[in-house]
Amino acid sequence: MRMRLTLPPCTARFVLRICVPSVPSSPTPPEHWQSTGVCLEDGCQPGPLMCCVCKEYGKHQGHKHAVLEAEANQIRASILDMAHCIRTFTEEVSEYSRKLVGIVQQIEGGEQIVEDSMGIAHTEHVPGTAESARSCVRAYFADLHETLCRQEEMALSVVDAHVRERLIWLRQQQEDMTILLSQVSTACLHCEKTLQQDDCRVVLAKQEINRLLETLQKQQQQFTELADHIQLDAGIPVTFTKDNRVHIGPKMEIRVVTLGLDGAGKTTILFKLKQDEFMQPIPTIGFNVETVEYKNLKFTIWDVGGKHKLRPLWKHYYLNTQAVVFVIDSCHRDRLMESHSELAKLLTEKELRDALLLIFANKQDVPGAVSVEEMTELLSLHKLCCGRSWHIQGCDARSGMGLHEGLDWLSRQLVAAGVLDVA
Ligand SMILES: Nc1nc2c(ncn2[C@@H]2O[C@H](COP(=O)(O)OP(=O)(O)O)[C@@H](O)[C@H]2O)c(=O)[nH]1
Ligand SMILES: [Mg+2]
Repeated sequence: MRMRLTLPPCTARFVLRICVPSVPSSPTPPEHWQSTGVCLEDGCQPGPLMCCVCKEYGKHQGHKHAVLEAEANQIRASILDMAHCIRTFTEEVSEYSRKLVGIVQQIEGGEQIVEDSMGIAHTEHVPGTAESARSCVRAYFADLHETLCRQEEMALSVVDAHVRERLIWLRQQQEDMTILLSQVSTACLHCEKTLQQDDCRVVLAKQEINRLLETLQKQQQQFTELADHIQLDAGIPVTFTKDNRVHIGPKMEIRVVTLGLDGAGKTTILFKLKQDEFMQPIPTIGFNVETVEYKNLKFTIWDVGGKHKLRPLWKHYYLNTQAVVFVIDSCHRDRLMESHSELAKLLTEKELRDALLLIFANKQDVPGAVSVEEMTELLSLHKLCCGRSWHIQGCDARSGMGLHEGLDWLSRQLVAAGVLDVA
């Protein structure tokens, strides 16, 4: 008989197969077995009993043999020796079976009799791990659902506030235009009246008419300027960030802080992005701030001085920062560990917990510069940045190579998929 025990899958499935030997039926001994001995020859083991008096003895001539009783006693002794092992084995199998029953019960759960404070027994449902896992999933999605509902409400309120303000402004404009039209028609009426008057009155009205025409001209000029600046468009462009916030308007504003050791190339990167031209930067004492527009994003980039004395000031720029751009000088191998420790400090800052991290491995144009792969390895970036959105981009701030690829990565992380192409 073959018994098969299938164990619950953990990481890998394995099947324990136990072969239970079938119990053989004992062969019938010959009639005169009392007078037999036992042949010990290998070839005679299927029928070892031998009669010492009958002619069967001839079959075993020359074979080693033993007295039947002695051989039987020896076999009995070895069976008794085995008994201990068999008992342990039985206990182990029983224990294992009990555990299997227990595990099944723990998974399925069930009823349990408990006594309350008055000593009255009643049955109580004990949830199994299956039920607990389902509850855990339900709680997670309920929470997610609640968060989504809250985020939806907030996003809708942003849209409503935008629409309200826009309508107030448009209605104000409507009123202004009505007033303007009435002023213009009053002026026209006045002019028409003057035209029909006699010469004396026309001459006397000259100053007043000039003032009127001057005012009209000014109003027309103001109107033209206003009309040039304002695009009358009923569109409400909506963009979603990855954390489900809504942004209304053609450009989404992102606050970025650029950090790194002094001389890494932060200011050069900022100037390059801003003006697309290389300037010889002077060491940054305080900070530079520039707005860089890219696709439908408007980055406000704070470039903070990286000298040792200035580093304690970095934290003042962390608030509401959505992304950190950390710049490393790839041709300065002996400062890599200093960069590593500054980066490690940054990553422990609470205010930067959710900030994206873009690492620029700058100065890739310099021969012998540390490559992106080597830098990743040397700074143990996978370990250091574990659990956060990060990316390392090789670049050369002088030519601009790699800078836009870095901003592209930021855009993809910040804006929900598919909306970026609205620009
Ligand atoms: N070869 C090379 N030099 C660079 C690059 N980026 C910056 N530099 C030079 O590195 C020096 C320090 O740059 P700077 O922008 O002031 O560094 P910051 O202290 O991080 O702001 C300047 O002399 C830059 O011209 C680059 O990509 N390649
Ligand atoms: Mg600088």
